[in-house]
Amino acid sequence: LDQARMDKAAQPVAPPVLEGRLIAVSNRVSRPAKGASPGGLAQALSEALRGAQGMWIGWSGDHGESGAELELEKHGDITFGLLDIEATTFHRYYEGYANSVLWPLFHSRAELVERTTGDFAAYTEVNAAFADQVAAIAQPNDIIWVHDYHFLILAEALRERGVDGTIGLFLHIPFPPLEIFRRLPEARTIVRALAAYDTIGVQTRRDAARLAECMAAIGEGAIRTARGGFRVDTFGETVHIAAKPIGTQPEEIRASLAKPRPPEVDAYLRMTADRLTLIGVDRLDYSKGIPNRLRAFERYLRADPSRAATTIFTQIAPLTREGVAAYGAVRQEVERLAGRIIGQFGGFAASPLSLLTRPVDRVGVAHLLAGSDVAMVTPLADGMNLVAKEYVAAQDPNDPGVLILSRYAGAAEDMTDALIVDPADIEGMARAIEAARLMPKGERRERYRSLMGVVERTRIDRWIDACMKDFVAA
Ligand code: ADQ
Repeated sequence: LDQARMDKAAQPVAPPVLEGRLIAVSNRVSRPAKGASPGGLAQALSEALRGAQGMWIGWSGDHGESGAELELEKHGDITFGLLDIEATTFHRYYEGYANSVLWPLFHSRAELVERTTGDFAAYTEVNAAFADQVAAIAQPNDIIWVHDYHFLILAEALRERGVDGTIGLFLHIPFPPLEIFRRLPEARTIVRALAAYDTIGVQTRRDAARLAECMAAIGEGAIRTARGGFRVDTFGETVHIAAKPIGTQPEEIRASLAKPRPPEVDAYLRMTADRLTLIGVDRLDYSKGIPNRLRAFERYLRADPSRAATTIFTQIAPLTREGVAAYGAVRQEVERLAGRIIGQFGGFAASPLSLLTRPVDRVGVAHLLAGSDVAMVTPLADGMNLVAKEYVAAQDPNDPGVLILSRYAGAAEDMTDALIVDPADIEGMARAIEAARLMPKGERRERYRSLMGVVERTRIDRWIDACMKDFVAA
């Protein structure tokens, strides 16, 4: 009976049947490409769209002229709608308002906010351009599912264009405390626009409470608890807000692990087989706490320099958003710290640290996660952090590795059986590495079972199902 129950839990969840089509909107779309394996989110979203004769709309990756039309591309049952955005407008919207204002502020880094003239105007313009296109194709029963901080004001623009069906938003990044959000000169404009959504999903219960409080405070509205979250009445509208923690698809990781290790990864894992291996996998973003983790590793080595011969920490951190100054600064800091560690503790033939600032494909990442004794996931702030869940999903249940997880990752709200650390506490993180090294197999297995429970409960097909149910109820 237990086996039957377990088999049932492992079954993929079929997305609910919607009356209309599902139209997803995100800054970037993920089209099926030959040779490349798409991430779990792209795969699952494609699955949901396929079941609903769906469309996925986003930026084409090209600039072209303003006022361009959607270019439609059909891949199987999914139609992709791609929009060109003129270069200067795109830069002010993307590197500008989205990534130099909203991203740092929502990650509670107000000191990194950089305003440029016209950034919010460009953001508004891009949201309006997408609204024009979506309004032109949307039919009355369609459900419009908007993704992330690039499109906070899209629903209002759609309402102005006569769209009155269900519109939902999922915010992938954290929502900041009221006193930080309030610093935005556009705070009230954004809250008014958010009120045009029927339902907003966020990563954690804490984000849901913060968003509800913020909307009620700035919009002088009222909050009630409803459907596992909150209902906020503000600006003459009612918005439902709830935590819908995103996850990973363990089958996708297992499928990657069933493929052969890329030769480079294979050579690395063979060479390090008798060492303690630590892994970090992040975009090189200041929110990910990479410098803190390098300092902790340095502290761990300094406590006993002989560890340098028996330990290796590999950090994969491909460069991202290079057009934004704060990213250049964190890159320099990471490279300086890595150089210092290699200089102090490296030998002629080996080093306890490797740093790669180029991307590694998903199959290689899955094998690296599976083959590492410890994962360091130590963001200063993070909506969820999928690497934490991917690491657990990649482990051997009989001999699993140890997850060191920042209390500031959304993942920490549920993954309480990881070794939870505060990335500001360098000494505490160094102690966590030591604790991971010494952890008996029995304890590793117990923690793994609990963490894998969270990974299964928040699997991406279940996440999509929960979001769809919310749209139907909205
Ligand atoms: P990201 O900030 O990009 O996402 P994260 O969730 O860790 O953060 O990663 C997304 C995906 O990219 C993962 O599948 C991961 O394996 C992959 N990835 C990251 N670094 C990589 C690397 N160096 N090489 C190869 N692959 C890499 C945003 C939010 C997160 C939230 C996600 C999903 O910031 O908090 O979890 O969206 O909602």
